[in-house]
Amino acid sequence: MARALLIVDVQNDFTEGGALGTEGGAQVARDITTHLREHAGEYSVVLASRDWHDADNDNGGHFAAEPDYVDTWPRHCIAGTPGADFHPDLDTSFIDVEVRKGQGAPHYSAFQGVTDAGQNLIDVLASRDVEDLDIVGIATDHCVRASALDALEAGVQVRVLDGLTSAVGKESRAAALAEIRAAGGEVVDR
Ligand code: VGL
Repeated sequence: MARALLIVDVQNDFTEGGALGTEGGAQVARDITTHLREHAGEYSVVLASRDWHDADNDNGGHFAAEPDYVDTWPRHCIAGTPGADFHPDLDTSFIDVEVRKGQGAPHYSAFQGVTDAGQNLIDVLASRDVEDLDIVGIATDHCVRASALDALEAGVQVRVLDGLTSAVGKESRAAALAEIRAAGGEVVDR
C-alpha cells in the first residue's frame, strides 16, 4: 500500500499579489516545501496540479467581468503566463507527476487534469498502487475541496493537511472541510 502527496494549484495567481490571491498562499508554498523536505520519504509519488486556462475565451463561463467569486472569477492562470507558474517558494524538484486542467473548461479538481502524455490522476494512482493520498494546496474551499471529493469518490483514502492549504473565504473553508469529512476524508493540521 502506497501513499502519495497531491499539491493543488500552488501558483502565483492564487497567492498574494496574484489575480485571485488567497491570504496565506505564499506561506503555504514555503510550508509545503518544508513538509516535502521532512516527509518526502513517506510518499511513493508526489503529484501536482496547475490551473491552465485559455487566454482567448471565458473557459466555459469560468471567467467573468463581474465575478461572483463562487462560480465565476477574474481572469487567472492563463497558460504560459507568470500567473500560472508555480509559486517560487514551492520546491518543484520534488514533483514527480504534473497535471494541468482548465483549458477552455471550468475545472476545479486536479482529477480533471491530465499529464502531457494525456494520463489522469486516477490512472497514475492505480498504476502505482496508491491507496492513500495526502492533499495540500490552494484553494481549500475550491480546488482542494473538489480534488478531495473526487479522490474519495474513486475509493482513495484521503487526508487533507489543512495547515498546508489556504482558502478564498473563511466560511466556505469550514464548509468544505465539513463536506470532506462527511464524505469519509480525514482533515488534520499537517
Ligand atoms: C481555484 C477558483 C477558481 C482554485 C481555481 O484553485 O481553488 N479557485 N479557480
